[in-house]
Amino acid sequence: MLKKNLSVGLFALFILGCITSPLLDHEDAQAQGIDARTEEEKKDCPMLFEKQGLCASLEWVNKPTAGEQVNPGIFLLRFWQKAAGNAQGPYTKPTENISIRLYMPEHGHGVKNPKGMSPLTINEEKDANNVTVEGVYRVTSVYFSMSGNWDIEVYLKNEKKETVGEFKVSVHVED
Ligand SMILES: [Cu+2]
Repeated sequence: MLKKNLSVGLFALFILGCITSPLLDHEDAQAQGIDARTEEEKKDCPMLFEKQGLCASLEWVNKPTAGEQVNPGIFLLRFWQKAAGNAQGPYTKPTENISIRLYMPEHGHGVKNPKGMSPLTINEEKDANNVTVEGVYRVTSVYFSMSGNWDIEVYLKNEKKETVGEFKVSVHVED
């Protein structure tokens, strides 16, 4: 009886493996940070959060050099619905919380600022009248501790702080 169950189980696994393998490959690629989309698709949607149907763009206001603590980096993150907007808007506020990690894959380390705190602050962008600009975020205190290739990892997290979406942008930081 046990043997029979086992073989049925293996068979089911095999079938499942066949049916879902393109999806798994795709998710594996995403998990490894490989963006398999065409250049055209990336142009329309530089950062894709597939489950949420959201796109985002990252625009430097001030790109820092390595170790810059006097004048740290600033960038804007803009989110829009893939099906209903583009890089020019209309922008949409994600329902999830946004968190960002700076990570240097070559060396396997992140950043802590000199005070040992998270190096970033993320705030909703305000217009000239101090009114919140929906779906646009100003990320400040962007500090890279050394020159080289870094990933800016943008996460969408649910209320349980579980990651439900992520996308990483590679950036080269000069000395
Ligand atoms: Cu490093």
